[in-house]
Amino acid sequence: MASLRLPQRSPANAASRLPRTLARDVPAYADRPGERIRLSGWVHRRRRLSGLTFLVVRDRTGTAQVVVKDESTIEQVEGLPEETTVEVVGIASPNGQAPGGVEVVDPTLTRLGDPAETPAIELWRPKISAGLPTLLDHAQTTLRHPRRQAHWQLAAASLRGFRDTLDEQGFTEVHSPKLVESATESGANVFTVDYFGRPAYLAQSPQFYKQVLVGVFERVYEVGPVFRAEPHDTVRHLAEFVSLDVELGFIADHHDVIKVLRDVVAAMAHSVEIRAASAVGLLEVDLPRVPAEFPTLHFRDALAITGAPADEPDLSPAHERALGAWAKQEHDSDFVVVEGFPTAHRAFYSHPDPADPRWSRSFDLIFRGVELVSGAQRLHRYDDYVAALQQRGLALEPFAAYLDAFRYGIPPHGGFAIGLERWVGRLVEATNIRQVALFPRDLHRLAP
Ligand code: AMO
Repeated sequence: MASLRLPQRSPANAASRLPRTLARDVPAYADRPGERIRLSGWVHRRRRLSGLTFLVVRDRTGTAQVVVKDESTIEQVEGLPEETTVEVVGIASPNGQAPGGVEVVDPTLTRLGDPAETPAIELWRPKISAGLPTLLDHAQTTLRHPRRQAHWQLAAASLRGFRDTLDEQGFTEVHSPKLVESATESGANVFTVDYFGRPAYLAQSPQFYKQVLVGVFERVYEVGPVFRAEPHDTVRHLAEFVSLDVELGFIADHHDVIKVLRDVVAAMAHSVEIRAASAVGLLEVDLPRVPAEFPTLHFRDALAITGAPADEPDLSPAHERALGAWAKQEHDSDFVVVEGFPTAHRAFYSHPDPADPRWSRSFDLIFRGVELVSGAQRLHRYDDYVAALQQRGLALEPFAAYLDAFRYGIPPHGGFAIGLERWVGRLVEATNIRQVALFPRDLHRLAP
């Protein structure tokens, strides 16, 4: 007889058994006035007027207004500074003046922890006026600001879109080691760590592992941190960022890779629109339209458009901005692909163009004037790797474990990597990538 085992109901117990109502669901009580509800969240803002106090409670879905009229409860609110965690049990009461049309009246308040200290910024103010150093130095609490939270809501929704579309296309999600024995992108910006008495590196990318895993799963993707000891302070580089890596086998050339990239970017934009609608609204995000095919330029033509000398080895940030403007003007596109970078200046694993090996089957995707993605068809024959490394004067030995895979049948393959913070940064048109990273790591910043 289950009912006999129910605990005695004290009023406090009865309250805690009420299911939790989230702030976003409070307006639905317009049809059910007088119902008791329970909110849990943070004290977002208190406003004392004569004879009553407004208490705004924030949870993960938004804010709800609580009206306190009872003198002893008003006194209690005095001891609940902003950011204190509380539980509120009260009566839902429709009121045309209240945000969302319903407020909570006659509340019983329970403090769930210690009274909060004063945060570095006033989180209840709709706009943030503090500078970036303050926001980053106190990220533990400044991230609670709805506008700062919203950046990561865009990132999280993008990740869902990324994963969903690749799952649908037969990719397997993998996770590769972050402690590695050789640099993958270049020897220049690696973090060295002491690995049981011998040197190891923090992975600059999952490049080698995703290629080797094409030999296992054909199609793989990975979402994970990558590490670059970037020696300069720039608005687009972090020392640790989230890389969305993709690699697929049995391709004809890099255009098969760009097709997958197009679908992935379209899915990320769509997922942001659907799953992060409130963040899009709050930040007034101008969502990009992703064309059925990205406008594409050869590297030579891209240089010509920017007015750069023809022997320039790579695109500079200024070139990328110029190409972004060109894509907007010529194609009304936020995106442009540049393909065919000089083989000598791309990573050794890039596949040269068989018709003219000076150029490679590599590409970058520029989004609103900033490089968002690098990718390529890769070499897939062991002997080609040996030749490419020798040509660059690189020893084979550090790459032995990786190269070994190519002796056992790796199909023609290619892939790309999207920088998550770059993506969100361009979505909200942030002036500095640090604005959209949760806890950015750079030359000067290792905490919080
Ligand atoms: P790449 O080094 O170009 O390519 O990196 C891929 C993408 O990652 C982002 N990115 C960064 N974001 C923040 N801070 C940084 N320091 C930083 N560096 C790069 C950019 C860039 O386009 N293995 C290849 C990818 C591949 O070929 O699959 C690679 O890592 O958005």
